[in-house]
Amino acid sequence: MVFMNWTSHSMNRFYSYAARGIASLAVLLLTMGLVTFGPPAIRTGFDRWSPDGLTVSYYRGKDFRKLVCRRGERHVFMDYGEQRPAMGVSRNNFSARWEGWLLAPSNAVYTFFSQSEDGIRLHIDNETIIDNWRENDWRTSAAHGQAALTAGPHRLTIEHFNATGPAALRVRWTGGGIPENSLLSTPWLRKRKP
Ligand SMILES: [Ca+2]
Repeated sequence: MVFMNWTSHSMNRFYSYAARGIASLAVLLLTMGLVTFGPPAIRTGFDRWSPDGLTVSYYRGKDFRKLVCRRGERHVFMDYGEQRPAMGVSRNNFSARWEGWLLAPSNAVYTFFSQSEDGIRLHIDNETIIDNWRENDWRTSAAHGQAALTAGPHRLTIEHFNATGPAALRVRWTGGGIPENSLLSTPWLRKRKP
């Protein structure tokens, strides 16, 4: 009888630990972004722990009303189509802030080119380089701006919003030995100051 009670108690403890373990693993995977409930067509932030790329914060509302989630991206090119950008963010009326550091390869004047649905702003070292903050159609949304940069890291912030319909953004750059039409991408982007 004593043995039976001991066995039953041990089994209960085993199931309790197992349940806690499974719950912890589920929370860990959700936190890492490896399991999401978002649409499968959109990448889900596998780069979150990498130092490369930019950190993207998604907000409800066109004007950064409520932060919903953050994830990493390796290049500034995202076509959301008509899908929501992340769990908890509507496909209409969202905004996103892409933040990190741009590594200029040499002292030079760089030109940045954007296309976006809808609006986009690009800031380097707190100076606004592109300001196209309005409802855009992709085909007529091209904008550009220039910045004279010293070789090394510069703080980069790109803001984006979508009102209704499709959402997308792309930023390319050239100058200082960067070939024309290069996507703003790793290895020139870092999440934290190098
Ligand atoms: Ca749109």
